[in-house]
Amino acid sequence: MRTGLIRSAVLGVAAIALVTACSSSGATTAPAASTVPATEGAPGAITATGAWARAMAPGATNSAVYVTLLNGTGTDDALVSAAADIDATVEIHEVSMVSEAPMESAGMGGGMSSAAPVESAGMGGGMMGMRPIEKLPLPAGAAVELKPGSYHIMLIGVKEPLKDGSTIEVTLTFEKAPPITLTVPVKMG
Ligand SMILES: [Cu+2]
Repeated sequence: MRTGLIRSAVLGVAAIALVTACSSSGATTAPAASTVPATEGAPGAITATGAWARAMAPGATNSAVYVTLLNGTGTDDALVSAAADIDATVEIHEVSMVSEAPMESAGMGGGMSSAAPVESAGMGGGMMGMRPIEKLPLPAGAAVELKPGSYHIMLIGVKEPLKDGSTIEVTLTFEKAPPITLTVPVKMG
């Protein structure tokens, strides 16, 4: 009886010591089953913040969704597709500088040039072009920003122009993590 008491007391002290050790040293390498409060969403998940879709002028047919994706899973992942609850084609796009090549539209390769219209905006000397990508890598622990002039979720052939103040539902599908559905506010760019 007496030894039992002592033993549990010792165990208790050991447990407290363990907890203390963990909480004081585990700042950077997060333990798997920790109680560290997450700033956004659940730990061990991909979280999306600041999502918005660009409001469209009457007659416009394209828009885009922007969002910051934080991969908190501890494993490299990737955004592989996106869908929206509107009548439109949804693609993941990247934007890159098109160097000198002026307007030689379907010239080279010719393979996938019909996929999406390339929207050009003269910024400085170069031209900005965008194109669909298979997937957007989301390295473990990193935040990837989809924003104007960079990666975005392209909405092509939108039947009903997105109006400022409304919302759309966007579902993001990842290579490994479970899909997430966002309620995305529509705003003026
Ligand atoms: Cu685009």
